[in-house]
Amino acid sequence: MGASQTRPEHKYQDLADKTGFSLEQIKNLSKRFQQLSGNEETISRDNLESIPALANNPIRNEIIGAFFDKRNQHQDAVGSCQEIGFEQFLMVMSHFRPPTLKTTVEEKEAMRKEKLRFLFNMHDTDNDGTITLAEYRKVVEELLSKSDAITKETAEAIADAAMLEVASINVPHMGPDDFYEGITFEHFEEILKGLEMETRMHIRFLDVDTAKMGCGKSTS
Ligand SMILES: [Ca+2]
Repeated sequence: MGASQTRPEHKYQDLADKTGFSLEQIKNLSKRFQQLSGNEETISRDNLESIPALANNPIRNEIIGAFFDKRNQHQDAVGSCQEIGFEQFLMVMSHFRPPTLKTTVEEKEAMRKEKLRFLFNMHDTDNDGTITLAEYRKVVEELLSKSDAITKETAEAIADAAMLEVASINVPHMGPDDFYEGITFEHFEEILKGLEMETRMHIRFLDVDTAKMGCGKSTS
């Protein structure tokens, strides 16, 4: 007491600065982390695979994989880890953080780019910076896998048609012998430029509704 209280001191302050989450949000996410990990220091794939709300998600593998993907943990590294600690968990979760009223235009643009990069990484499974037809097919197949009416061949045809359209947009003057190598991040941004990613991309499966975390205050 009597000491200056102007600078907030908190064990989570460093994480708040790094991720943009408020201290309150980090506290809530910490509780969820404890539940998921069974009070351990780290979370493994098994921990996430047991989440009931994810059981029927067609891209469950991609979502779980994204948590262990080093590209999403701001480490300047590629590959995946076996387990993640709380800080890494927060880094991944921060991709789902919606803008607040205080977010500037530049910050919004940066957030959008991060979200797009996250989605891009989910599709670019071999980390080479390009989403190839094979990688794209795999995601479409998985997305459609819950539908009995759609066979693997149909899923492939849908992916091929979509990819052809993407190719014709991004490389308008492609000759018949040209080979479209796949979607680069720049193409990906171009394709999704009309979509308002900043507020749309959020997750509910962790019992943390990131769409409602915007103001940093509990509204309930
Ligand atoms: Ca790739």
